[in-house]
Amino acid sequence: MTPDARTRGHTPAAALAGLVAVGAGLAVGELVAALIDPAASPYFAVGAAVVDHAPTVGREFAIGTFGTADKPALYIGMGVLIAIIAAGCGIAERRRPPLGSVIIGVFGAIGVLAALDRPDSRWTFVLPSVLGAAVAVVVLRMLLTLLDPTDREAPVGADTVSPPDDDATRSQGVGRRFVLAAGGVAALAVVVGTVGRRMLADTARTVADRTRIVLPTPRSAAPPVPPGADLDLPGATPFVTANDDFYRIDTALQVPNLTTDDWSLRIHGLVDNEIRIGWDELLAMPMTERLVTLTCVSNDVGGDLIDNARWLGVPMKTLLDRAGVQAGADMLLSTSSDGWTCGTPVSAVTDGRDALLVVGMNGEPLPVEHGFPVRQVVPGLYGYVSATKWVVDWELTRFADAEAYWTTRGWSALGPIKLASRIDRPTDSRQSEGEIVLAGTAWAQHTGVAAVDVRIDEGPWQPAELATEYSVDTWRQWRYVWSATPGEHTVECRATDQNGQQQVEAYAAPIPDGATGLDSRIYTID
Ligand SMILES: Nc1nc2c(c(=O)[nH]1)N[C@H]1C(S)=C(S)[C@@H](COP(=O)(O)O)O[C@H]1N2
Ligand SMILES: [Mo]
Repeated sequence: MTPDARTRGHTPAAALAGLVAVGAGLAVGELVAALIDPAASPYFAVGAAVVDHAPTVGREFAIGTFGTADKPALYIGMGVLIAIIAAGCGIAERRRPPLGSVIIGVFGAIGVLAALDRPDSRWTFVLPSVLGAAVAVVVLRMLLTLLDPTDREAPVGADTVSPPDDDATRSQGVGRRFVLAAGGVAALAVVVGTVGRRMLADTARTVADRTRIVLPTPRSAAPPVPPGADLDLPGATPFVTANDDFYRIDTALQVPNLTTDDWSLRIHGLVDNEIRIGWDELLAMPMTERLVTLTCVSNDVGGDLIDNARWLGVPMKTLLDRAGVQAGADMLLSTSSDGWTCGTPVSAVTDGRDALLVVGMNGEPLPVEHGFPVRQVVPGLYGYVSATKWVVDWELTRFADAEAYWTTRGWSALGPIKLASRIDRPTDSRQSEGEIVLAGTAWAQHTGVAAVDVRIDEGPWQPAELATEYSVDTWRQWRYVWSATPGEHTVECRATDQNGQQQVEAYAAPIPDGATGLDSRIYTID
């Protein structure tokens, strides 16, 4: 076939290929945005950029013409414009490849710029546009290849096996494979786009709801962090973890998007009165604020699945007392809105420790991925047996009668946090000889850390200096000044708790009830 032949015929089909390809790209963009942040949606970011940067005359014209429907009008207008350009991309790609792909790339770049222009944008905001444009280009090229199948395929309706090769016959029909592929991609794009939009709308609802919340002042405030509690050494872990840096562990593929209106907690099972608490009722109850260090049972020796935050919430016991726990109930089986379950000993919730039904984290409403609007925090227990996020249901039951999510998968039913310690700095394993400030953290939640010792090359244990204790429910920093000599050296640390228990030195893997063993680091001293 001559290049000239390519340009003839099939123009509507090429336009259709452009529409389908760009539609698929937009759908993927919406789905990826839904997984990142509603504000990362290329379509709406571009719309928002138009609104933000439109000259006043344009804006006044729009409001004057469309009134309060100015935004839907804008999005519909954008849709029509994009459809025209998409059809043009299809035709351009067929006549002057890769012109159509280039135009799609330019629009991808506009999407990237608009998304990065959003307040609070992060680098991940580029992904919806980049992936969307990539999908659009791939689909467009695939469809156009099927449209001109280099004489391999007969047009629809042709009953000969041998391909007709005059242009007139060629333009009579479009390849069956093209029609199937275009239809298939279009159908898939509608599904992906609908799912993406649905998820985006849910996320946007939750984000808007969260932004409106004004947290109450606690009846019992968290004591301020004394200066000596955070040694503030470069490379060492900060005493309080910022929300964005806080480790995250859950089974949720898509974070549950609840609103405070959706939320309620049902308390039932072995109770005197079955009750249901709503958000407003919860927020009106006296609040307690505490610093508590959360730890994951999967945290291996030296691992970082541990962080410390200031939590605001209602003592869980207040709610249990309202329901009236019956004798014999020893397990609080909590369930999240996405069906994850957790079994907490009733005794750990009622023995006076600060077990909280939490609404605030470091002075903000709970971040969505940390359980918005309500989660549990119980000092001294691993997260899998205590820290239910998006919690909506409490059943009072017995360990003999019920099993929670991880217990049915081989983890222990009880999960008190094990005494442990970690070396955090220096982070660089190459150092020069002389005094090196080693530092790290140790934790024995709800018992408290009494001492940390350090040894070099399995020599004698030497006491490290401890940071000021904040509370027994939080981790405690330590430092040790080491006069390092040239060569390769192994540093180890070992904590002792306030009951005089020493950290178990023998290594055990996290499953079934938490790791043991000493953290060690090898430093090469020049
Ligand atoms: N709904 C729900 N809550 C959950 C989990 C979960 O998978 N789903 N994981 C738990 C585990 S194993 C841990 S360690 C903590 C982690 O809390 P974070 O993600 O806020 O750090 O949440 C707990 N709460
Ligand atoms: Mo965990």
